[in-house]
Amino acid sequence: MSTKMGYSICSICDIGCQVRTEATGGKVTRVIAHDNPLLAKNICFKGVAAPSIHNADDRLRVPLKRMGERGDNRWEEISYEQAMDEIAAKLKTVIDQYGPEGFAVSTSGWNTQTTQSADRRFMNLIGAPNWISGVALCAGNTAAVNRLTYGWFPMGDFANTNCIVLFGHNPKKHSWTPIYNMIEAARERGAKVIVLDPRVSEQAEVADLHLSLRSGTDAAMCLGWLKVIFDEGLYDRKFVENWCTGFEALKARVDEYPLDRVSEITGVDAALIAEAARMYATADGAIIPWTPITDMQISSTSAIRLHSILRAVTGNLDVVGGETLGGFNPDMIPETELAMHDVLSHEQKKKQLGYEKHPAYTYRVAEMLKEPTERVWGYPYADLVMGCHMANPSEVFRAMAYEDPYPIKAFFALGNNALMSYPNQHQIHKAMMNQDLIVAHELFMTPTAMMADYVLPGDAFSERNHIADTWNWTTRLGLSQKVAEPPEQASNTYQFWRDLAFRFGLEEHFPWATHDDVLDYRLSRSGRSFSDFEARGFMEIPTPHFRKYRKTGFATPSGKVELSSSVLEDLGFDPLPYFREGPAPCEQYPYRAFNGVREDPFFQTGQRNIKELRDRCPTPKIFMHPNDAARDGLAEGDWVELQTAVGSVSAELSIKANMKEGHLRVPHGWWYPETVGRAQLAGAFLSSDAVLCSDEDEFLDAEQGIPHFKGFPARIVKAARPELIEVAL
Ligand SMILES: Nc1nc2c(c(=O)[nH]1)N[C@H]1C(S)=C(S)[C@@H](COP(=O)(O)OP(=O)(O)OC[C@H]3O[C@@H](n4cnc5c(=O)[nH]c(N)nc54)[C@H](O)[C@@H]3O)O[C@H]1N2
Ligand SMILES: Nc1nc2c(c(=O)[nH]1)N[C@H]1C(S)=C(S)[C@@H](COP(=O)(O)OP(=O)(O)OC[C@H]3O[C@@H](n4cnc5c(=O)[nH]c(N)nc54)[C@H](O)[C@@H]3O)O[C@H]1N2
Ligand code: SF4
Ligand SMILES: [Mo]
Repeated sequence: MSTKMGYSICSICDIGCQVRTEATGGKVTRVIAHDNPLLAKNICFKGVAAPSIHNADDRLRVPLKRMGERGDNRWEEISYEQAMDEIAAKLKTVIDQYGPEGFAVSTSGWNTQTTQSADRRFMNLIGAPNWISGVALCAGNTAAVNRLTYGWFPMGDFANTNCIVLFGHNPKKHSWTPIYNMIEAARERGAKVIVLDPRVSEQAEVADLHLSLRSGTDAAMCLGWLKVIFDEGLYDRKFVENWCTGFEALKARVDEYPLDRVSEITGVDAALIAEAARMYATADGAIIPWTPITDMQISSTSAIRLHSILRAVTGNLDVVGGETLGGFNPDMIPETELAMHDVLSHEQKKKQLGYEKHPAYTYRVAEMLKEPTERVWGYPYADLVMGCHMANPSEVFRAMAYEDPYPIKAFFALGNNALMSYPNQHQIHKAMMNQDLIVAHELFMTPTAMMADYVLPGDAFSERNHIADTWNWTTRLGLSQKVAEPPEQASNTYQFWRDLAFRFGLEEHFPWATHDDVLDYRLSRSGRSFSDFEARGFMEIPTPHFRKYRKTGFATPSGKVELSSSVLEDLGFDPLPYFREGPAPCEQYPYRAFNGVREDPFFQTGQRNIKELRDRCPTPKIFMHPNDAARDGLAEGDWVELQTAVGSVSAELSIKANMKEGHLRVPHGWWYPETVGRAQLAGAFLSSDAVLCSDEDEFLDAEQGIPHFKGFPARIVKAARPELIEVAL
């Protein structure tokens, strides 16, 4: 049998390492490190396990149609054509009855890689605004909020920086490996690293400064840093004078946060706060890399804006060693253009859920930024990291569950385990139970797929070609080559949307028969095809240009960095950043719980079915400080229940000296594929953090409506291990 080698981009997690793939007889057999020495370290054991994942016995291979009650996990195998015909017919019925806003889609483009905004294109053409994604709690919403301040989402120049500030963000050897490697390389060059984390995380252990702040207080911490920076004159006066609006107003707001107040809120010593602020502000080139920690807290919009503001006032914007505003890659037609956002009418855009109450990443703000975005970046819409035109997930699930403010009756989840990937899992479940049509596009039978009427099998990264453009976060283009064949009737998400569009009479808008044709089209503006691209190498990075704003201004309404946001002001929000305290711990729920601390063997809710990975971490663990455990009479290895006002989950207790006292950690994404057939939805409610987290107003960031996952009140009690949970696979 012939062996084929390729350059591929791993999509087991969302950082997309460039690796080499090897296949024999149409099946991927090995994933190994890249042969370019600059990329060779960018691989983790999940990537190495990709052959076990792509060739797993339980991989979905044929379309399935639900038999029995929703969620029963009983299926009939049908052909792809039949599945697509029936899905199209049922979707038409829903749209006829409830309008196109009665249809919602949840997806995460990094898993599927292949959508090419065909989902948005289809939805825009039929008038459907309710698209949501896991990126609403990750880099997508951060990108959208960054645009409010300077019109783009920058990427840190790790290679040249002298100071890296990690707000919780904790890349490890097997967690976001390329970022870990870039931090290691910077450290070896002598760059300082400052870590703000309640725990002594892996990054905190080796940091120059570690600030053990209380979970959920990042915005207050940043206001404290600005207080030091302004009081001590450590900001770039010239840049502020020439390129920023709202400085005096911001300064007055910052004066409301003297260090003793910030110290009281965050629990960090005032002198240490000042030392960190000085280290950041005086470094010759400093970066605050994106972090999901500020994507998921009650003052999220302010915290993300404060990161933007810190970058700007310290003169770190669009300079070597600072944060680069990349813009669109000129050689690749952006997905934003493919999405056809202009064809969705204003009337339908206004129906997008979140538009009124939590507009920061909805069409409402996208429309407000159209003119400056076109002026500076050449396109009216900039869908950075897929996050700039989304509906609010909680409002979508409410509309699905309670038909308020209008019914949503059809829901598609593609490459997203939606049931477990947002707050308030019980509401999501109720929402799914109230649907006329659910479609899942998946590699495996996840709890979300079990809720579907139709499950379509997806192809995996070794089975398709791709060119990754990091969703315009950077200007890099990376090559991913197909080496293996998808199993049986598995195919990609572009194909799915195209085949659906044909059934809606929209063929003229989908002239590309296959995903490969879309790649050719996207490169056509630089006069090339996919074959030309792959013949030239595995990566292209245009020469970066710095201080581009001197020619174009910033892509904000004023053309400047808006320290005081005119967009937020026009929307009726506080235009200045502030700190809002989350719901406080109380007698009944005395701890601050946070989710996260990613587990090395898994990406999000995935891979619990892959033995070689699951063996590394057989059960979910709740972390607790030894003093707290002693006081509560709990011991290492006890099974415990973590409880909040909305739900409770089970896990094994792990007593860790590196935890901050008064805090509890709950992992994300646990379900038990080994219990299929024995447990409802394979134990999706037993240990999932989404069960614990509320999406009531008091737990939501005001401007975006994203949930407070960092520091919510909880209690912990000893409890028997649920019978369904075995100790190992
Ligand atoms: N409660 C809660 N929600 C969260 C988070 C949290 O910590 N807690 N974290 C948030 C964050 S940071 C993120 S990034 C998002 C992540 O959200 P997602 O990236 O959507 O992650 P998952 O929900 O685990 O779903 C990924 C699914 O895609 C499937 N898949 C993988 N590759 C392919 C493919 O090529 N084709 C198809 N069709 N399917 C594929 C996998 O089998 C898996 O079931 O979730 C967010 N949501
Ligand atoms: N192996 C593996 N790697 C992954 C992933 C995975 O699922 N598995 N997921 C990927 C994805 S999508 C993401 S978004 C990233 C996320 O990865 P990271 O950015 O590293 O985030 P976490 O690991 O969830 O948490 C990091 C730290 O935040 C701290 N923390 C908790 N609350 C707070 C707070 O309020 N403020 C601050 N400053 N710190 C706090 C925690 O103690 C923890 O040490 O990881 C990526 N890498
Ligand atoms: S860090 Fe691991 S799982 Fe993520 S892309 Fe790289 S090799 Fe794949
Ligand atoms: Mo994420």
